[in-house]
Amino acid sequence: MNYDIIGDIHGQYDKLIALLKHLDYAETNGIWSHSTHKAIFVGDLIDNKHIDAGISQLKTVMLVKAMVEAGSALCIMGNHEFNAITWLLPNPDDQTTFLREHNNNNHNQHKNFLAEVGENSPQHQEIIEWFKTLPLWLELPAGIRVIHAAWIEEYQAVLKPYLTENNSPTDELFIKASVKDSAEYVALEALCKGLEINLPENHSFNDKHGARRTNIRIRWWSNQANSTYRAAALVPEDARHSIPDLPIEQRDPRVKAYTGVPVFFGHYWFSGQPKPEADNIACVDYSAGKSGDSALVAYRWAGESVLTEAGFRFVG
Ligand SMILES: [Mn+2]
Repeated sequence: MNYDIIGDIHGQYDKLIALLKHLDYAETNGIWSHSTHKAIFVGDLIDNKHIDAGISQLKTVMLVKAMVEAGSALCIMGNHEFNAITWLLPNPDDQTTFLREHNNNNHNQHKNFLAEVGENSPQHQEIIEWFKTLPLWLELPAGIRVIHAAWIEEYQAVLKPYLTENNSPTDELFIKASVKDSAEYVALEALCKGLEINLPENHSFNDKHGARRTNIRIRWWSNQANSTYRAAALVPEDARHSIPDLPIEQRDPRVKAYTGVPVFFGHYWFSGQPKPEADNIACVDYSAGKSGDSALVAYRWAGESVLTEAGFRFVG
């Protein structure tokens, strides 16, 4: 079995259809499939602050859900699916509130999804029940690993006692990982959002939303010693210049050289020409969530242990 690992869609339904056609998937009775390939979605199917003609978060979810249920695709959980679940789950300590706070920021991130599915509708409930079945990571016997942001075994071990045999979170984990700064919260944040380090005091940069940030995401797979904050940061290339070019004084002990089988992830809103980060590391998120012509990207994996630039597929 060959696998096509597909990046974060964020509701860009037209880009998804274009990519599936490009990869020679075909639709039969409403279900997309390929005779010799299986698709793997890296999560973040939903949430987009824009409403464009090509965007449908609902149609995106229903297409992927149908593929997974028919066995033509696998899908893991991204931070946006986790957030969608905890948005709807009541806080057991206070049944008038929810595991994810219904504040303005969280609502703005999620409101287009809620409007499209109909908040609290049977359809909304059905989608959330399906999201709850998604694994946090995949480790396939064929020899690949897939996770939304960072493959870090120490953090996977923290969550393992609270996962089903399918590696999807149990109800207990949704509760534990919603308590800020709990061990489970820290682990889930790292796996689904990546590793962050603080910039030196009095330094900051503006992220893609224009928000001032005092921390950066760093590569979790290579030791950043002898590096600078600017070089180590996982940011779109056009934002790199805004990060201080100062040496990182202290190595982050969570970062280890990664020597396992190829691992694929999404999440980071990369830009430019898709290419592997290392022989065994590839990001498939090249900002398809943005409006405009940033394509949805896939990696077509045929069993190789050394990933190549030629393995990437996208329309354009
Ligand atoms: Mn993400």
